[in-house]
Amino acid sequence: MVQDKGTLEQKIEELKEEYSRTKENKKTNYHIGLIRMKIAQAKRDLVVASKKIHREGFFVKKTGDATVALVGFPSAGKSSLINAIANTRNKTALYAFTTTQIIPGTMLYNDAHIQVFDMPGLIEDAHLGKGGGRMVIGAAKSADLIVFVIDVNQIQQFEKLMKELNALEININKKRPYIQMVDQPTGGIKLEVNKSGLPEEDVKEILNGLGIHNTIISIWNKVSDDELISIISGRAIYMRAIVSLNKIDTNKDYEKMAAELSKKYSIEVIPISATNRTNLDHLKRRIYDNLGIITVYLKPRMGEEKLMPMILGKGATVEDAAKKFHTSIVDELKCAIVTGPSSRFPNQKVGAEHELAEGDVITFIKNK
Ligand SMILES: Nc1nc2c(ncn2[C@@H]2O[C@H](COP(=O)(O)OP(=O)(O)OP(=O)(O)O)[C@@H](O)[C@H]2O)c(=O)[nH]1
Ligand SMILES: [Mg+2]
Repeated sequence: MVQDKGTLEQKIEELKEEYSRTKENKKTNYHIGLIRMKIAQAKRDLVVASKKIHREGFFVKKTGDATVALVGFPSAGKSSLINAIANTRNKTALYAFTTTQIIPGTMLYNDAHIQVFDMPGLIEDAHLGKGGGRMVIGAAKSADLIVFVIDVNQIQQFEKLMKELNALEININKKRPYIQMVDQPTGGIKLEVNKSGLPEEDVKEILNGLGIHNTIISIWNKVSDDELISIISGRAIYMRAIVSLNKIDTNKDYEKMAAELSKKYSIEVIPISATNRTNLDHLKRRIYDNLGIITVYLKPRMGEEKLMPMILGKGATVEDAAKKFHTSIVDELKCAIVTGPSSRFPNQKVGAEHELAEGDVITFIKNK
């Protein structure tokens, strides 16, 4: 029998009450395990029974300078982690499916406001929509960086997460192959450059299969047939990700596990303990570095010396900073005075094309 939302919510409350009443000791261990399992099952049912509740949590407004999504299986420690690095007090618990909505928090780093999404745990077959998985992944896709949260005692979960993402055509830490395509009214398919590694006939067949019959196409990088289909049909997504290997306080082999995971999947793995707050500063720094942003400081020419932080993309120039500050300033911009890692000496006079670096202090000089 399918239970309705209200019944399930009541059941969960009752189980939780029983859970909190039961003192943990040798005699009650089994009983407690059973309650935990029941709570997990009821929460799973609730997620399925009430897509509506689930949806409410998925239209999370993006705010701040960049967005990070915490992705992992239930109980990996996502909520514990967000509570430790951001301004949230999200519920954490021993049983699975504690978090049922996406809850945003803010992590401050180098004056950047980084929005972090705590998410419901993913389960196997999430890509088919199980446990609201498609929606969770949908929200993760809108982030600038995925931080996988993996329990050090369950590292096999990582393989499963990758499978779920691959099934949704999300490529992790892979460079998007460069493909140019200009549709034509007639003339058939012309393959101008083909560095795909696929025979020309196969490329043409794929295009035809996708209903593209007249186009000039250049493929500049190696690409498999599946990926080519995925890109041309507009579904392929490319995302940066790192792994936080959590609960290292519970496993003395964590260094070995981290190295193994990192090697096997060519991904950066940062061992942490969310609850013991181990290595979290390092994790924060690596999150920031992987977001591809820098913080620079604007200094007014005269008067108060208050510096105003500004977040820019890596590789940004003085002109980009001026544009972000105020569009009107760009036309009047004569030069800038820069002190910091990008300047050769303090108060260096630089042009609009000068590339800025983390921690630079800039003063714009306008044409009189
Ligand atoms: N020993 C230890 N326990 C941890 C650590 N991080 C989290 N936990 C515990 O693991 C359990 C699950 O943590 P949560 O933060 O609720 O996990 P979650 O990933 O948010 O789980 P869902 O919301 O159900 O997807 C809780 O009992 C936490 O106290 C850690 O670093 N060390
Ligand atoms: Mg949670």
